[in-house]
Amino acid sequence: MEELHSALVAPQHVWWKPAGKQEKLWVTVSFVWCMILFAMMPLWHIKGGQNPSGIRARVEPADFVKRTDQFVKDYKVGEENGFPVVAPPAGSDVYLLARMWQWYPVLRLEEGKTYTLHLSAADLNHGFNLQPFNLNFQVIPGYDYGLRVTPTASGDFRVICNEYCGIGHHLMVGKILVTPVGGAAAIEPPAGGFKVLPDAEAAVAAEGGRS
Ligand SMILES: [Cu+2]
Repeated sequence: MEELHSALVAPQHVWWKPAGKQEKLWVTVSFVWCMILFAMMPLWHIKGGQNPSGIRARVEPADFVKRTDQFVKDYKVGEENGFPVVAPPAGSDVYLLARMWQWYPVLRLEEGKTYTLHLSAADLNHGFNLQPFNLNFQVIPGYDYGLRVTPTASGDFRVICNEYCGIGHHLMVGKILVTPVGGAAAIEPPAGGFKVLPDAEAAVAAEGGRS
């Protein structure tokens, strides 16, 4: 029988000998580190405000699209670059749909008010990334990820996709407008729109929009 590279034959070398000192050390260090990270997960959640426990539910992508369309129909207040601008009332369910290659629709929220933001995708994995903050969530078709959110600052924010999703990935820039407390006047978005802005330019535009 051919011995070389055969899984049917036991290897002929020294694998059955007891682990050496370095290997034991390596296994110990890895194990301790695993345990530290294991303990950190609930700690980050409780103390650090990270890893929020959202409201998760299964949803057929087509149903999520339907819910989003209904949401747009109910609360649409305008249009921008062909995208509906939707201003839902405080406390309501807000739908943001990710699909190749857009975030749909444009949202207009009020500072200090709480909403339930539902994220899902119509086609494949996308990544919700709110600029310029470090806020990231996986957006997965088939799952409705609901988050209780309260905008704490007013302004004109961009949502980019941080999960590579194809040739138009870099064009996938969405928009969330947050109106200030008591401010009836809508925020004037900066000229140029968001649909075609690549990530870097959008980030700059978002910065400029608030200064
Ligand atoms: Cu994407």
